Amino acid sequence: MLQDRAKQAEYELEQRDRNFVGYHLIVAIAALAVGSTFGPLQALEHAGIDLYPQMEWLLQSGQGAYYQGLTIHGVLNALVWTTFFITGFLTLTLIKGLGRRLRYPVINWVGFLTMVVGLVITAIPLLAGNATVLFTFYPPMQPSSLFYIGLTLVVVGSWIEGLGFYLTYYQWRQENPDTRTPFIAFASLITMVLWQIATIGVAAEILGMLLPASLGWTSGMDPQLARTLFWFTGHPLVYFWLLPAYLSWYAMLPKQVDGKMFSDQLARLAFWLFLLLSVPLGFHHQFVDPGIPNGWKYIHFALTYAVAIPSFMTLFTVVASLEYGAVKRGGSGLFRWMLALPWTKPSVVAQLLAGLLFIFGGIGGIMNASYNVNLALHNTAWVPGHFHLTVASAVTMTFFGISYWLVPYIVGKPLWAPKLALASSWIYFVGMLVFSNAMHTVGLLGAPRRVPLGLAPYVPSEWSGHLWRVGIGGTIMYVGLMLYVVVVLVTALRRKKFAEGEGVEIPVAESRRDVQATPLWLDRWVPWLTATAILVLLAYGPQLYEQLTNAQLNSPSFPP
Ligand code: HAS
Ligand code: CU
Repeated sequence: MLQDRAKQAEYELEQRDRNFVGYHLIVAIAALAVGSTFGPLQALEHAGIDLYPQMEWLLQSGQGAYYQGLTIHGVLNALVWTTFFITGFLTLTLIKGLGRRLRYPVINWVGFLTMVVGLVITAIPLLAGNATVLFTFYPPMQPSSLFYIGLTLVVVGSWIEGLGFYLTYYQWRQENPDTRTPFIAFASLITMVLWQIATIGVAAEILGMLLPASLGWTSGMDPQLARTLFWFTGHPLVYFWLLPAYLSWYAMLPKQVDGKMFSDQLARLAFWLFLLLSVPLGFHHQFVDPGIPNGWKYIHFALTYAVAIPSFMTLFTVVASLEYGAVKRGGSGLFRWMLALPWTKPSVVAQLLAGLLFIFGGIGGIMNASYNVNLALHNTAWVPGHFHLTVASAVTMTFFGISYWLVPYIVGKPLWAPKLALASSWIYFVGMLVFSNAMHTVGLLGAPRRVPLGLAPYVPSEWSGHLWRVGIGGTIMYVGLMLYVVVVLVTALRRKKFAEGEGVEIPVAESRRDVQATPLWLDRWVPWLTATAILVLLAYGPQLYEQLTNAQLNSPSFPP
């Protein structure tokens, strides 16, 4: 009797944690559904089909609509969908990894609610049309203060959630001084610590310059300093997005293909290298900025090539894990083993396709990072082509794949229409291939990014075919994405529950080798945090000192 009651209490506690994770996914998927709706509008506009006049009930009129739609698309997809999905997913992987509940759930609740309040405050000026500054703010363009206040709360809320993680981990570490941190918890913590360090830049930019200027407390701002502070955050931001996907590829996908983690040690080393190298390289977004000496740009360009290494390690070890599983499933041959992967499992297929697209996205990133090649790519349509293969594919499609077990796990119901979920991933994949290839190509032909090309009085004839592919590919992607939204929505709302004894387990792969054999230096924070701080100071300190001591807050703000 007592045992049953304890079990029941345990189940209820667990269900409360599931619900908490679920609330994050509700906000994330709602943001994705709304934010993505502006995708085909932009893509078709490039093809010369301007549907924005039909959106005047919601958006500004005229050209402003394109930029307002682009801002809503970028903020809701790149900042909201990602941040809410990630903090929810990492809450689960931390709890599951450490085998315990959050130490102070109220802290994480405060963090989550702060993020939600921030989102609502950001949405007001976005929809009202006075925050049309895209997702990178573009100072000295000056949106409503609410935009900055809202985004600041979203970041602060995620910091508070991170605090809840660290306090839980601290308690676990006290009780398990010599045990290696379970990998999925370790990866969750690294991701949040990376995010904490990275967001110092954008926090300083908003709180120290943009918000006071927007409130009229200062006479203006220094755009060069603002950009440097933004890109201090802007690049590591992409690894805050990517590492949860890597967590799934390393530690969950192998389980889903009946395999094991190929190397716990390599996986940990890759995550430490991301912590160490993600921040000190933001000048690769500023190669054409006049106010930064070339020498510093070269140092950041070299460090950018260094940060590609943990991804190459990931490419090797994740594919090795997949091959290990495929061979156990009867696969063989140099490449034929791939056919033995479970291509009927929606969660697996979404992540395999995500990885395949990311191979091209990563190569494009390496090309972006080349100081001289970047001069031909920067501010062209090539760059959105790159980041649709990264955040909109590697990250977003992996989150689709995670959702296909996570939503059933949270709601206790089987995935609705698994075949439709499979179709969703393939449709999205094909659309992405067409769209991103067209954007890369037309970018190489000189087409600028962030410009309503369809409205241009003329475009070089060699662009037209590619712009049509942008429109077609973008629309196909949207169909695939909305099928994902429908599948998870119906799964959550359907009546059918798992039968007694049925259900979804969180897929956590064992490592091929004993985790306790992982060297201690791959499980100790102080040396890595110290090295990270030193590297960031060396790579940014002198330039930040120079720009801060010479800051001229005299650039007037321009309403968007
Ligand atoms: Fe980037 C611009 C360089 C990765 C996102 N990037 C952007 C922007 C965004 C973005 C949003 O150096 C635009 C910002 C703006 O609005 O201006 N990027 C890189 C480099 C990497 C990189 C070197 N980017 C990302 C990721 C992103 C992202 C990840 C989001 C998640 N990026 C740049 C540069 C710019 C830039 C410049 C500025 C351009 C400009 O001038 O404006 C590297 O991290 C890439 C390393 C990755 C690889 C690929 C490894 C492949 C793997 C796949 C494994 C396969 C599997 C499947 C699992 C080397 C791990 C197997 C399947 C089977 C069937 C077996
Ligand atoms: Cu970057």
